[in-house]
Amino acid sequence: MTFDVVTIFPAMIEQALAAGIIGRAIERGTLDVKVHDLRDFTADRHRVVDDVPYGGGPGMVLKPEPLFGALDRIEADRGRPLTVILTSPQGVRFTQAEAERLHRVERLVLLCGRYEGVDDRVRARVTEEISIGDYVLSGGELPALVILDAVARLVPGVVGDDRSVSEDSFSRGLLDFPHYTRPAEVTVRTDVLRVPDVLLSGNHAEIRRWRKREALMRTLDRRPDLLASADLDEEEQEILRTLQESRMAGLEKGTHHGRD
Ligand code: J9Q
Repeated sequence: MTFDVVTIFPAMIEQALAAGIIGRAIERGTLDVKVHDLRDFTADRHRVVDDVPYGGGPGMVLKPEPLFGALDRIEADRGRPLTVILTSPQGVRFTQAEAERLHRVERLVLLCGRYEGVDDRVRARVTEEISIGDYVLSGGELPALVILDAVARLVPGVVGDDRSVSEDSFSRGLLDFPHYTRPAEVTVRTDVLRVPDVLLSGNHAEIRRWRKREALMRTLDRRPDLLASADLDEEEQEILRTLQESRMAGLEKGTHHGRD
């Protein structure tokens, strides 16, 4: 799978991609990522990429020709078809399901928009417009990195241990269970904080059941909306029923201390 990122801040993208799991996958050749400086596709002496909006108003708009030039170059390098993503607040919300869909495409292009906007004619060559959430950002660089990271993790060989991908909390549709590492006991001021005994027991069937219960408790407490589409095995369904019953009992006796 190939990734091409078009940006006015190539150093920002390159720095971020050099770190960690993605950086190592690029070094190994498991991922093929090219970063394109939008200014390299300008035709004027000052390498101008933006201009004032027609009709007036504040801010600057990304000019169309450099973006078309970058897309022509990428198509000549990589071939067709290209999946061209524009990161923008007007896009479809990015989710793990979107990442799953996108990791099946051959060639992904990420166009980093600017806060003020992109000349609308660019949308003629955009196949997907994606938002990572409802907040104001200065540009599409961070959203492009978020999308690239989430999609690249699904490419075989990028994540060393593929159990990390298949057991990942969102691929199971639930929040993750609590994690602990050594030491088994830490003292914080006057508190002795112990790792739950079950995790030290060596009883793997019990550990599995405890983790399912904890993941379900967290999901029920913090993201009950996820339960509607989570695909639960028989054991998880049974644990969930028990949790919901004790939660109802707690509400009746006034011993429930959650948010609702
Ligand atoms: C380009 N706020 O925000 C959320 N997802 C994408 C964006 C975004 C933004 C400004 C410019 C993308």
